[in-house]
Amino acid sequence: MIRIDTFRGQPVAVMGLSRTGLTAARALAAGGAEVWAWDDDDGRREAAAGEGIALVDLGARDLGDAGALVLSPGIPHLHAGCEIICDVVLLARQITEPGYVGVTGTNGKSTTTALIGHVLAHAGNEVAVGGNIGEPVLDLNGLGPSGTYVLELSSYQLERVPRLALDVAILLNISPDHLDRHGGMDGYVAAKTRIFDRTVDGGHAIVGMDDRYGRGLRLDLMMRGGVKVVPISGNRRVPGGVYADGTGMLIDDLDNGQAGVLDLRAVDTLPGRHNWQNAAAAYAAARLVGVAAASAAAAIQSFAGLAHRQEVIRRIGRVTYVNDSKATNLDAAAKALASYGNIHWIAGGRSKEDDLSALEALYPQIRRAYLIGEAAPQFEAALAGIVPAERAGSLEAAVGSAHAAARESGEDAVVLLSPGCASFDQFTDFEARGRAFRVAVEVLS
Ligand code: UMA
Repeated sequence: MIRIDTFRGQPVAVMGLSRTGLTAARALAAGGAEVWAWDDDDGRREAAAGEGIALVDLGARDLGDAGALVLSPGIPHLHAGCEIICDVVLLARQITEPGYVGVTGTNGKSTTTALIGHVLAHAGNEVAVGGNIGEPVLDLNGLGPSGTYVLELSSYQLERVPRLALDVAILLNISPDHLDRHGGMDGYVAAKTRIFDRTVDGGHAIVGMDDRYGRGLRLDLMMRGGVKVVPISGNRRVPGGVYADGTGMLIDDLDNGQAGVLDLRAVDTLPGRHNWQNAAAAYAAARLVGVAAASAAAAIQSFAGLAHRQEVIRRIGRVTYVNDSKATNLDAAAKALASYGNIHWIAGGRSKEDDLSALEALYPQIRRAYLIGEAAPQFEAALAGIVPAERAGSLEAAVGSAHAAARESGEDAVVLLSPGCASFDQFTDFEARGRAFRVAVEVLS
């Protein structure tokens, strides 16, 4: 845990006492702040009180005399009479000497963040990886001046980071997500692109070129100045950047030398062009913080991958079972569908989007769909007459039906859980959904 002593002797409000809030309350209290903590959930409050964290009903309290309000990312905006920040700000103000790399984007953030951490560690660097990936930043180790924090930053967190000195800021891609929270697409794009207002002077902005928002943003950043812009792509040549060419060769053009450094088709844990863009981002970030090209390329090949993200669970005969439960929006599901052929697709849950037409080009990849959750009727209507589909009563039933059909087909096939929906109608979160898929696949014979 990192001790925060920048608020010593001052009151600091902490709202939300799950992962972020609990670590923030502990870190602030350890550094001598007077913590006023609250959560609307009785159980969370009891757990916090049980470890000696002082509770104050923040709804009934004037916060004008608090040094700041640390607001958990999952809590929508509140009005407070003091500065509203998140735990990332506490870290960055406390520990200023190491390098900081920030990663955002709608999809691929966790994979890219973990991959950068892996590449830096492989090169012998002192590194700590955290943030939206699931490890609250104040639970990380304190690093020395030559170390690097690699932080996954969500749009929720970026709204609460007034200042941050990123040496390398990465925006992978933008597609619709969290629109309710940000009041629509404009608000969401504004929150994401805020990462580039949080760089050091002369820092690097790595920008994904594979969607129209990234391409537009690159021009804006170049005109604005102050950062060096590095384009990345999983499917097109981007001069002066890092990209996968038409064959999947990773090309380093940072010094305009167009050097082929790695055949990404041979990296099983990074399937699909979207992952090739993630690899390009990680490679570029590593090179910019001083890792040698050969070392970065070697490390990418030994990346183990992350759970719930196109994770191969098992192979039975000619059928591969892939857990992509983290695909909670259509864009993420589209990326997975584009990565395989002969797909038996398990989809559905709580829908985030009304229009499924973005998936139409991928329908030829799908042999049959097995639909679960609240969105089953919506998906069934979209697929009608094009892709054979059936409603399954549960995820387990969907796995059973997909297994039987894929095996009976006698061809190489993939049973893919890539729901394109949130999980909350049936599970506590996408991880619980992915674990349920794994269990259902493990008992197959
Ligand atoms: N709460 C209230 N009042 C409210 C609403 C919530 O008191 O009106 C309380 C809840 O009772 C709960 C706490 O607030 O105790 C929840 O806080 P939180 O949702 O911020 O949960 P954390 O456990 O702190 O997790 C957060 C991130 N969660 C969200 O952004 C929703 C985690 O990202 C992150 O891993 C973690 O901090 C550590 O940094 C998860 C996520 O879903 C993975 N992120 C979104 C995404 O990736 O799409 C942005």
